[in-house]
Amino acid sequence: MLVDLDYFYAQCEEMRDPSLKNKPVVVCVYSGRTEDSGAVSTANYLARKYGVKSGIPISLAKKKLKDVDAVFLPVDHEFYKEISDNIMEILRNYADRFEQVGIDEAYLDVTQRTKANYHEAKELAATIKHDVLVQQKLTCSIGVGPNKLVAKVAADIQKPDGLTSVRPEEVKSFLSLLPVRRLVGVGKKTETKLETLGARTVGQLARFDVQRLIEVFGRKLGTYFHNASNGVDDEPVQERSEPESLSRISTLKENTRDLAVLLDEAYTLCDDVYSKLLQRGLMYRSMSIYVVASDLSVHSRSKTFENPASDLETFKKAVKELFEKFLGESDVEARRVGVKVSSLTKKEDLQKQLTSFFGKATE
Ligand code: TTP
Ligand code: CA
Repeated sequence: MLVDLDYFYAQCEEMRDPSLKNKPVVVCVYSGRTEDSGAVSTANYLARKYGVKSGIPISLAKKKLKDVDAVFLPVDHEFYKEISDNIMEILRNYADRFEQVGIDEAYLDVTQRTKANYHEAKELAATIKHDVLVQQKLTCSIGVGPNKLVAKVAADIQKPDGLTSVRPEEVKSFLSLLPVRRLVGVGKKTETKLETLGARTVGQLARFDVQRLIEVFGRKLGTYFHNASNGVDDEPVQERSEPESLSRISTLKENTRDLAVLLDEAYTLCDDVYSKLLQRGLMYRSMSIYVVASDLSVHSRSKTFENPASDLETFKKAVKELFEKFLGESDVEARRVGVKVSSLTKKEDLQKQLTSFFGKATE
């Protein structure tokens, strides 16, 4: 499966402020040179009806929406990242193997848990959509297919809030009438080139002589176009390596040096980080606290344990110690606080190490 969150940045903004839902919403990267200089990051589907899309100048988007009650907002990466992290944790739990690509997309290998049954896979996709909607109030589009390539094209075909499943025997007919542009890796330039060769649709491309494609595009790309247009792809869903660290940071209601207030906030962050550790079955050996002071200077204190720990109490106790230490050593006021765990290891890795160390006796 490929899960793609719909109009992601703009949908995050709608979720934060539901009154935006019936207005065109444009999320912008302001360059700061003049009031309207910069580019559109993304827009909700209402704004897209007026021709507003990723990459166009903000001034152009304003022109297109000049007669409408539209909302223009600056990007808030930190907020989107937090929502993305939460959703990726949800998705991860539904996959045999999981591969996040970018902030709002992920591939899920669900072959084993569905016993390669497409009916089950489609039901699972519906469950995932429902779960993401209930837990994070966001819609996504899902494509199901026999490989990553087909899943991706299937997810793109019906948006927003789509669910498209393509069985192996349907792949050829599904792809054949689509414009070549739908294939990953076919941009505007390649599209034009393919069209002059006489391949407007994926089906036409599929019937093209592979040698001819290699002559025009080189071996690597030519072979890829040939395989892709025939729905052939054997790229595995690649589990990325474990994160180096997990952290959370948040802004305090008021600047303070009050230990109780700092800990109250920090413990909530510990709970969040801890639940992520649990979900991934990770242990930590180091942890840190962060303080962004009222003058925006950044301070941190860290602690490393002798052995990996996996419990919340140890984490909170160390956080308390480090905040006490920090307040004793520094006289700044905290504006934001954060906590981090690092030197992460898989729980089962430790188990394996112990087992191989102690031999069969521990089994
Ligand atoms: P996309 O998934 O390409 O787009 P989208 O989620 O906004 O819309 P869709 O419903 O079609 O999937 O990109 C994900 C996010 O990445 C998007 O919300 C904003 C950001 N982005 C940019 O900042 N600039 C860009 O040019 C693009 C394409 C995306
Ligand atoms: Ca998206």
